[in-house]
Amino acid sequence: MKNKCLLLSISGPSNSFLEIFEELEQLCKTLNFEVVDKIFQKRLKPDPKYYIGIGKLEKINSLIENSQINCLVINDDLSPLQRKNIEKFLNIKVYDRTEIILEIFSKHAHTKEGKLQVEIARLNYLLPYLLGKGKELSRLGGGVGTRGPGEKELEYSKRYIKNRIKILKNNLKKLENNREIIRKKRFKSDTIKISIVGYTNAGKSTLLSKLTGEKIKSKNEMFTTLSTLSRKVKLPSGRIAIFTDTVGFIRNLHPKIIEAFHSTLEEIKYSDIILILLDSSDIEFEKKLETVLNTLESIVPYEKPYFMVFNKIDLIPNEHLNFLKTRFSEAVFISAYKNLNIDKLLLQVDKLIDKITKQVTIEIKNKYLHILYKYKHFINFKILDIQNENVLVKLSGPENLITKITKEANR
Ligand SMILES: Nc1nc2c(ncn2[C@@H]2O[C@H](COP(=O)(O)OP(=O)(O)OP(=O)(O)O)[C@@H](O)[C@H]2O)c(=O)[nH]1
Ligand SMILES: [Mg+2]
Repeated sequence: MKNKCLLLSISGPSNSFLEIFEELEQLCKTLNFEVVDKIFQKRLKPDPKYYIGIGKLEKINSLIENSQINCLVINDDLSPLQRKNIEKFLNIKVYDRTEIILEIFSKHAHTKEGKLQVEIARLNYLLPYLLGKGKELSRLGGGVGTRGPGEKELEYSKRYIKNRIKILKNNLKKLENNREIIRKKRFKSDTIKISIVGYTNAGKSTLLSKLTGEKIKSKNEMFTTLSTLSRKVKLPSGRIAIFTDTVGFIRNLHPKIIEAFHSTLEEIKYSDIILILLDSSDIEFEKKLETVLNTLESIVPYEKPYFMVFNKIDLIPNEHLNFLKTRFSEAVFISAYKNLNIDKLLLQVDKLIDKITKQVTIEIKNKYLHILYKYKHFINFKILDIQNENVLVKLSGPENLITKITKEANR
């Protein structure tokens, strides 16, 4: 049966009605939920027991009675008590924002790692609420009876869930170790690694697809990508860089989700350059940029070289584009979908690599010249002079690779 939902949000005076519901609606659409109505209550903070006032709840109750609404979606996270009380009061299924995001993650997780990550996040997030809820537990993996929540059973459920989380975490650890080995192998080379990060739906996968010419899943939905994907791309300088498509960010992403997805987000941590992709047609892009920068701060232990790329310029009028160009003079403006300015983007990447890479002029023996050719995809070099057995070369590339080559060539 299709979920027909009522959206509910509270807010202080600063947010507009439209702003508040747009993202929640998009999240619901991704789950194929039909949004029947939206209700908004102005209040400074949520009621600790019922989230909103009882009067408003009664209104919602009569609204539900006269419609086909079968679930309530709240634009916030609920405490276990609020959730229990509202469900009891309205007698329909209640979703909070993190639960909706978890549902989407569940729907979009296709890899073994993704599925484990989602289940861990889900159990961890819902643990305080699920305790003693026999029915939900059996839906989540079975093993627990459906009798009423007696003391003993409560204890049993608690142990069961905690055990289950432990087993899942162990399984995930094994996969992560494998991934670590693969990453080390793949990235043993000193190739520059660039992570494409950004708010969900900014066009990250579309961009990687355009850069590689490969078909990569992209969709006008939230969190289409749940695992990272890395591909080699040739830059205008002839160098090769590895671009990685990553999981999208969203405001107020619950720490339990970040924790469960830490291994996926780890790819960002190990990249040399971060490309922040923004949707230029989104009026909320500044708030989203703030979310991206804050999330990055929580993942990356030190500031990495980054640059901003405004995507979807095909969707905005020229005046707005010019305004953005003046405000963000360092940024690149592209349309991944329409293949606009991708060459400019790659030139910018080359420029940044030059900036963060080392340049040296060294003398090496003639017989070691092959070393330079061995690394030709990762460095730039120019022969300046040849004298007897020695060659004078100007070399630029990632710092650690330059050090390595200098060592090898001076054996
Ligand atoms: N008009 C237009 N649409 C674009 C552009 N780039 C991407 N899109 C569309 O935006 C939607 C989201 O694109 P994705 O590439 O899936 O976005 P993403 O950032 O990978 O999103 P998640 O993986 O869900 O976080 C898709 O419908 C794309 O076709 C663009 O330059 N112009
Ligand atoms: Mg994607």
